[in-house]
Amino acid sequence: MKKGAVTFIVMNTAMIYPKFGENPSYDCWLAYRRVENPEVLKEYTDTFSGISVHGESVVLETALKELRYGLSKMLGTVPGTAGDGESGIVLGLCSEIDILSEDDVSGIEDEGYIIRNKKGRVIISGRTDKGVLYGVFSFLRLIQLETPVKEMNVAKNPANRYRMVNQWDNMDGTIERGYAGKSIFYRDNTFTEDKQRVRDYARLLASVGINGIVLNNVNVHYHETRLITKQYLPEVAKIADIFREYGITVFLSINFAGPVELGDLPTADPLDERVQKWWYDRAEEIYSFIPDFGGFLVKADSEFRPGPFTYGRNHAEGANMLASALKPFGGVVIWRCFVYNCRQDWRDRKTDRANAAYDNFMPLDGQFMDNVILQIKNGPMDFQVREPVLPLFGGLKETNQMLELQITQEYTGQQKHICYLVPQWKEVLDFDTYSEGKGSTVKRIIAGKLYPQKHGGIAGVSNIGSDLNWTGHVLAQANLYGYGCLAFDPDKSAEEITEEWVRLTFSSHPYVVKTISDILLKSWRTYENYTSPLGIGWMVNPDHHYGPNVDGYEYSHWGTYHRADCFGIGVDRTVEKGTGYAGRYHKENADLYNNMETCPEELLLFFHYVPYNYRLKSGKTLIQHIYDTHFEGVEQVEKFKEQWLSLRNLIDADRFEHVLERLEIQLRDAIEWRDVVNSYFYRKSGIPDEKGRTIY
Ligand code: GCW
Repeated sequence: MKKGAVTFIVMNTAMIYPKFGENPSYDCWLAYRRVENPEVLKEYTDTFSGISVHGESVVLETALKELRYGLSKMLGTVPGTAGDGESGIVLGLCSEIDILSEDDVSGIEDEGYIIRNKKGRVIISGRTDKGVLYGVFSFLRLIQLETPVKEMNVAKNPANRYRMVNQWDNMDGTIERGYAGKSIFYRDNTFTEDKQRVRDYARLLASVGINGIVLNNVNVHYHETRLITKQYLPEVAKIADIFREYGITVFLSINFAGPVELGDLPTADPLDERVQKWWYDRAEEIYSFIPDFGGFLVKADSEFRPGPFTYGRNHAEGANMLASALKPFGGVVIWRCFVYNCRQDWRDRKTDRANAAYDNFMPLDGQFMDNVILQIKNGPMDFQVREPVLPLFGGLKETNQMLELQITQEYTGQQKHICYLVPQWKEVLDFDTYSEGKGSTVKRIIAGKLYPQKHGGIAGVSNIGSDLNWTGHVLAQANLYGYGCLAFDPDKSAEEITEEWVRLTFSSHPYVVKTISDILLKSWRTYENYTSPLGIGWMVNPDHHYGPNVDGYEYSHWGTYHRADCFGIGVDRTVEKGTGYAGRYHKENADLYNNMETCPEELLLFFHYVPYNYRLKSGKTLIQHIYDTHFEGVEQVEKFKEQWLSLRNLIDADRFEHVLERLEIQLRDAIEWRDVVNSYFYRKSGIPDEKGRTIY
């Protein structure tokens, strides 16, 4: 279309979103409450009288729909269409808007956007339709936050190319490590009828800038193995159509043994030509249904999943075989590094699960095709409340990389406890690997700023399900929101994200904002206080991972031990005497971690075996620290409850009661954690609490 030309997209405004707008728990951060300040409201209604649209595409249509819906709710009127030159909102591709100069959009990349206040109009634009959509959601946030029109000047690019969520949904309707009901995608080994729920999810994700989704669990079972066949592809295509409206690309997790399990071949050996052809044929078929299909996510040779090891091949050979099949169609292979021996002998103190990902993948650096991305968990173990950053970050220099975080709270309270993970993720993203000297942070590596990655980014294991409030615990919505914000902009501060979320989700009442933000920002540390101390992790009930069980994994084959005895606790991971894990980092971090005196205390027991009477920097002994933090943790939850009670009448009764109920569960279970852990260490060490509190 010619620059400056205007298209009006005709839409049916009646009941665009039947579910959104009916229940604050369902709405999440898209509640779009009426603007309260009358002067601001007047400024808005005067300025945003009409919308002109420049460009045409499905995503632009979504952008316009979202804009009209949001404005109609917050301003109480639906803006009409505006002609060129009239006041109002100018929406569309920058190449199509003639009042935009090249200066206005300089520095704006593919999925970036601008909001510019110019010549009495507000322009929301980007180089692509996705950029425009993100601009619309950002603009609607500014309105909900009642930002004066003259301050509406934003220019933003997403830091990460891939900003993904991974669904651990199974086709039987269950969700592995899901704490918010059933799958919204599947039921009884078929796709759910209710596509509205899927569309609403797409909308939530796009509103925070997510651009990719993996539709099924990385553990690929019988039915999911068939998702890449004609049996299910028409249904997958329908889901892809919905996500496409919101600029989100669809991916599938695959079964490496697919050719065998589907009965087509006697082998899945990646170097066998029949296998290579089989995957090529599958890819061709998938792309005939979904032309913009994203690619495969693969969990191979991990926790009993099949992989290239079966055939004596390495992971580069496995990944490259799939990458070759997808390459002609533009797809990528996202290959997970969560590969370790889950049949370890607990008596063996030299083998260390923490070393596994590093040792398996470092030797392969530079051997992967350019459409393979390694997906690396934040820590070397498994999403514990505290872990060091996995040293593959900073180790790998010639391989595309992506960070994997867990939004679902498997080890962090299972959405019964408040555990807001944004502060943890910030630490991971800001971690300095020193791979190219100071400033070689994880966020720069995954964004491709340190090494020339073709593909890179971030993935989060989703925390949503069929519960009306999406995430089981209403406050866990903040984790999904915060994840999206950080995926787009890892420099945004935890405080800013939190305040914004509370204001969008609940209210801008200063006391509400202060109180809920305070609870959220302290909740990770609080959870850590009453659970496993100083980076040691685990101490949970096996399998379901909820509740205290100090020796739950101590004599098992999973490779996760705390090594407590009557003198001390911790895993010696030093270079000289231990498993050598500390030496996998670059010198600055290796030296720091390897020495008990310089090791950051929150990770002390991860790296060192420490006697109970060892004095920490606080002057307290280790054992006293364990006792104190566990008592403090419970006191903090009591305080959360008090703070929450003070919000009665300041927020809606439904969400007030819901969170209160969950806080009661959290308090009860925090007490259990405190007493089990303290009693365990008192009985092991025989050292009483200096303060004489009750330990059993
Ligand atoms: O943390 C473990 C979980 C498994 C999960 C696995 C993984 C999907 O307990 O449920 O499997 O990690 O990340 O593959």
